[in-house]
Amino acid sequence: MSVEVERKFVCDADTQKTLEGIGAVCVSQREFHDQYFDTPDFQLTLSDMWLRKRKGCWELKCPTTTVCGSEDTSGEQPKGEALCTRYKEITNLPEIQQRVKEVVKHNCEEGESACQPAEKVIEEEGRSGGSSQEDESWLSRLNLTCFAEFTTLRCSFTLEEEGVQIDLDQADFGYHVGEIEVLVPEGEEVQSALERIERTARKLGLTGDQRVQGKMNIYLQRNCPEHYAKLLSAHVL
Ligand code: V4E
Repeated sequence: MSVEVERKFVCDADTQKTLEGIGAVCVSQREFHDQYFDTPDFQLTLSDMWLRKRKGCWELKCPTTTVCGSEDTSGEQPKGEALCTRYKEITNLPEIQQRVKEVVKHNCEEGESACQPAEKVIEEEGRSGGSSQEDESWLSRLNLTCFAEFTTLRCSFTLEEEGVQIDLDQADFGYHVGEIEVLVPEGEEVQSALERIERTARKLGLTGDQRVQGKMNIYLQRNCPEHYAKLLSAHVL
């Protein structure tokens, strides 16, 4: 498991040139389709948990327990750091199912019949020798359906001197966003990642002090207003 530390930024037609100007190197251009899943009453996303399938693989992003990378107990963060998000990224399917089950189970309000399969799903997967990426019966047992799907065209750059990756994303619903990101192996210090992201942002001349909206934010705003409103009032987005 690793922690993804990320700062989104507004990008335009000149961003690629700016990146090349600071020495970033284009390492790939690819397209992928994401499908995001939740229960009908949004139990996962209201817990800030984001379950998705990308290129046939399951991924779960969930909040880290610490607010900041350092042992910061003051509750205050430097401005640049407050623009970064930090999420644990889980790619091991049994672990994803376990985490999802914990959230869905606790919030289940539809009576025993709806909760029972959620309880049983991991046991059953365990007995059959583990769950496969192809077997998607666990989704219906946990009452999960796809609530968002879109395709992204991504150009990825690396800035070696800072050890960061910079992605320029173009979603098929007409939204562009840039991301400066570092993957920190679990247990390692997040602080250095925050500092490297901040230095990269300065090199790119990013001046905004507001968090930039991600693709999901815009997607929900446009396509799922009820879901979006719930996440806003729960301060998830
Ligand atoms: C964590 C999260 C969501 C899941 C998608 O995460 P994101 O990094 O935006 O997508 P993407 O395609 O760039 O994933 P990657 O390829 O980097 O793994 S959807 C909403 N969130 C929460 C969230 C938030 N609260 N604020 C901001 C600025 N971003 C995401």
